Amino acid sequence: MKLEINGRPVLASPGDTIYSAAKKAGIAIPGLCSSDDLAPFGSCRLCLCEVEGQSGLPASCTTPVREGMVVHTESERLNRLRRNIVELYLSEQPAGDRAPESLQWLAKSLGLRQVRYPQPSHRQDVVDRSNPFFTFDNAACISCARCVRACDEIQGTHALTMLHRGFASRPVAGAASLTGEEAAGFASSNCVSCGACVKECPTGALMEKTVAEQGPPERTVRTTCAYCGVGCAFDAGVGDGTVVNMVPADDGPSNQGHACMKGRFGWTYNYAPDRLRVPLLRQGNQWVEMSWPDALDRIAHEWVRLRDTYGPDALATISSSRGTNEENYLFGKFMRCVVGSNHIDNCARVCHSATVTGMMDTIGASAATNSIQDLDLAKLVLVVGANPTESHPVVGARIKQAVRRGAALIVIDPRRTELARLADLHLQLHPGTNVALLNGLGHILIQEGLIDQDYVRDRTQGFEEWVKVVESCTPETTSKVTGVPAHLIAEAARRYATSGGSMAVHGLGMTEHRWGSHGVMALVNLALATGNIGKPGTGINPLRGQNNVQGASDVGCLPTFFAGYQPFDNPELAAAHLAITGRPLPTTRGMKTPDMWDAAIAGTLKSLWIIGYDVAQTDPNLKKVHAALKSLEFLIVQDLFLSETAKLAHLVIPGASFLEKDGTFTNLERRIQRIRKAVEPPAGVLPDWQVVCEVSARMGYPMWYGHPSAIMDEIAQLAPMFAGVSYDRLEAPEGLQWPVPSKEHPGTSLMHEHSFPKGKAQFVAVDYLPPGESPTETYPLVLITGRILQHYNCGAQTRRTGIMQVVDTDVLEIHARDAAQLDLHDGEIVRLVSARGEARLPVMVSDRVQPGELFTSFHFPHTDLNVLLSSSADESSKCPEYKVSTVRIEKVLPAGTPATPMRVMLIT
Ligand SMILES: Nc1nc2c(c(=O)[nH]1)N[C@H]1C(S)=C(S)[C@@H](COP(=O)(O)OP(=O)(O)OC[C@H]3O[C@@H](n4cnc5c(=O)[nH]c(N)nc54)[C@H](O)[C@@H]3O)O[C@H]1N2
Ligand SMILES: Nc1nc2c(c(=O)[nH]1)N[C@H]1C(S)=C(S)[C@@H](COP(=O)(O)OP(=O)(O)OC[C@H]3O[C@@H](n4cnc5c(=O)[nH]c(N)nc54)[C@H](O)[C@@H]3O)O[C@H]1N2
Ligand SMILES: [Mo]
Repeated sequence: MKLEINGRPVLASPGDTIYSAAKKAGIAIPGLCSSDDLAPFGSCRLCLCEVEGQSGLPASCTTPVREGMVVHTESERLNRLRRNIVELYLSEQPAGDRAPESLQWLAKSLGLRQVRYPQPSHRQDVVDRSNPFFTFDNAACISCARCVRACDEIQGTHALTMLHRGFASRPVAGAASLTGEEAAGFASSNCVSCGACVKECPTGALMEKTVAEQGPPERTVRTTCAYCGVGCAFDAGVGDGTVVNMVPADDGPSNQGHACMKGRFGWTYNYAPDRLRVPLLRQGNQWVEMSWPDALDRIAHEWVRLRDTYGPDALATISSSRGTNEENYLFGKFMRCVVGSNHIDNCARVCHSATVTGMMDTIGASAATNSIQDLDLAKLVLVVGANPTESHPVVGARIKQAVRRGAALIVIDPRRTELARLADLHLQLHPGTNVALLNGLGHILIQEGLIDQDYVRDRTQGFEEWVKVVESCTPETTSKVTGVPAHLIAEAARRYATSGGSMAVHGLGMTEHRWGSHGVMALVNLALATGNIGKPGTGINPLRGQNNVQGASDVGCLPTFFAGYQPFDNPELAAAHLAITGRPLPTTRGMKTPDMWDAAIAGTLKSLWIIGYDVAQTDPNLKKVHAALKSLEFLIVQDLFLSETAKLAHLVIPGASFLEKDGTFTNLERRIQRIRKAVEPPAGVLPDWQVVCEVSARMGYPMWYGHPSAIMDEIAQLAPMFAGVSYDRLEAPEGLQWPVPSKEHPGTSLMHEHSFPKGKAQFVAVDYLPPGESPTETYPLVLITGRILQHYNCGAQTRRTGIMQVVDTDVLEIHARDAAQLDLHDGEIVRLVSARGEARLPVMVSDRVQPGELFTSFHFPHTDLNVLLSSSADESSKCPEYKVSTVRIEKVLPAGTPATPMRVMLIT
């Protein structure tokens, strides 16, 4: 569509407003209430314009473009009106320099020298400091409602509302938004501190506390968040050599300017007083500080000694999915070239290893088939065993946006999560019964002729075997096993098959089970039967957990594959490996993490080097893990903090955080993105990749790289799926989605469009098998463990931030019926007992769980939660059964004891 703005020809798309078309053409129109990320609102009136042949002065942000329109956005008449508007705004503000900078700047640019109306402000004196991360000062507010709209349209939490009218109008959070009465503030509302309101505020009425205290940043550095796998792009604001704020980037491909509490405000652990700064050596019960050269010498000395005495099987590493691709590749290289084994694993083992097995056996590739942006295209979103509004909040918010635009939502989860409440259908199955339920859906597809016959014929094999298995899975039998009413099973199958594009996302509720990989296969079977793979807005999309768990596995921190998921016995790879590294590639598969515990207890594994992974808190069956760690001759732990695992180490090496180093992370949609050094690490602290280079050199195999980019070049040489990846290409804000088979290849946002890696995809028929444990008289309740929004995994990072003011404990959620039966009340401390041990924590009555089932998180070490869990795991992948344990509850304190104060916020 063509129009003219200020005498210039402008091309616009249908759906553009005059404001957005002008902006794209580089014509700035003043405005305060409009935002690229929000629907047009037209409240500030600053962007008004003249349209030839039309009377009146429309707001350009709410006026749609028309073919041939002739528009003027600059004229003396318009400027005079704008001056008057800004003057009115300023008349409500504190006088002179105390007025918001953006208004002062506008006044200056419009030539407004003096405010003729009486000041000071008409605005009510309201300051809300109750949120731990930002303040609201009504004096600087212009009531443009961008904050309210951001909370509704971007985050979908609806925590804010505009209260009162006229001069008295202002945004409020909390009880006021419901009752119209005075607000108790952000802290008492359902605000999730995503910071969208702060980012949208045009005047600084909403402001980060760190900025208020430290002043605005002097410069910004584009980087990628280091919490979950969404991979949000951020601009780290730096002032005086320290980070001042983290602002989500509008051109971030996976977050589009949005963020969550942890990424936006949870980075202050970087400055925690107990950050590790020097290497620590255990001497008896004491830690003694060590110089860096001595510490590196010591590792090399111990590892040479143990390797030469006992052979390479005495040594193993567990690498960090929190670290960069380059760091992870180098740890793999170190094990393969220096130690001569494949004894390396990463936390994907306890997380999505069952996805890897389940997708490899069916599709032939284990990563997300589609991209996050496909959520905008999906007609139906199927969320299976994932809680994205807490675990991947930016994806969660995007799913809520999809629902608002009309997409259907089906949630399969034993708990009533926030998305389950929003869903068209919530299939509230019993934990551990995914295979039964998904097979039951398959049964309906066949019974009702909902199979995509062409797709099945052209692109798959093994369909008949699958039909044989699901034939017996009638809605009635499925309902009996899963607890899901038969009509919901039928309805879900129909909707999934007929939506016109169904996109599945799944999480640990699928994988962390005794039969986790079977669950993933059962889900893939449904997608294949309905033709929902290889098209935009469809697919099988594991919501990978850690910032770089995808990458750590991609670059070969696995005992079963080399970088790029190449099998060790590939002769071409062996030749390339020898040519590039000078050492042969060991061909024997290495130990998986649980095998390492067994080997340590058996005495064959003598030393473990663990980087950024708190196994002593987060692995299952902790008594066993602790026994294994304690039986090692030399445990090396490299971390930012003295984690529970570090406390058991012989030598602790400090790490540099993501803000302090260069590298890349790969997010849950296979997108490789840069992280960039924003600030210096604590004096002397080396990034993890330099530590391994130093030790390697001391062991006789120097690995010198001038910069992480050179490490990526080597990965590109050895792994065909990264062949086209290089740092110069990664400068683009969108990064690169693998596979990138050549320098010219643009990357892959949608996989399997025309064929699968093995040609055809394989239906793998799987029968339902029960979980490792079922309730008994001694242990009558089923415990589900998982995450909450506010804290992150072992909690080492989030427990060292202002997030503690929001949530300061794990809490056991229990249904009202069970609580009444056991005479339990909110805040009471209970003992949770399993066949392995016991944990202590406060209870909270919650309708997020069903009767007979319990839920808690694992973010606080003193809870001792994982002591309760068994070593039961998925057979092929060894993914632990974190989601089903049977337990009983015992009261710790006599009835009537006052509840312990606790901070808890359940997302509903
Ligand atoms: N805030 C926050 N975000 C995180 C993390 C964190 O610790 N905190 N950790 C990151 C990591 S490492 C990971 S892997 C991801 C994990 O992200 P998610 O997979 O979302 O995590 P969980 O909460 O462990 O489990 C998801 C859901 O599975 C459900 N579930 C349990 N059993 C079953 C079952 O048998 N069937 C079905 N269908 N559902 C079941 C649970 O009720 C829960 O709602 O989150 C990442 N993001
Ligand atoms: N009960 C129960 N237990 C679970 C789960 C569950 O659902 N239920 N989920 C499991 C899952 S999916 C996972 S992934 C694990 C995660 O568990 P962990 O990986 O143990 O937990 P994290 O908090 O991610 O971080 C590990 C450590 O990395 C450090 N770190 C962060 N960045 C860096 C860095 O750049 N360099 C170095 N050297 N260190 C760094 C942190 O300080 C922290 O101590 O927990 C598992 N445990
Ligand atoms: Mo994870």
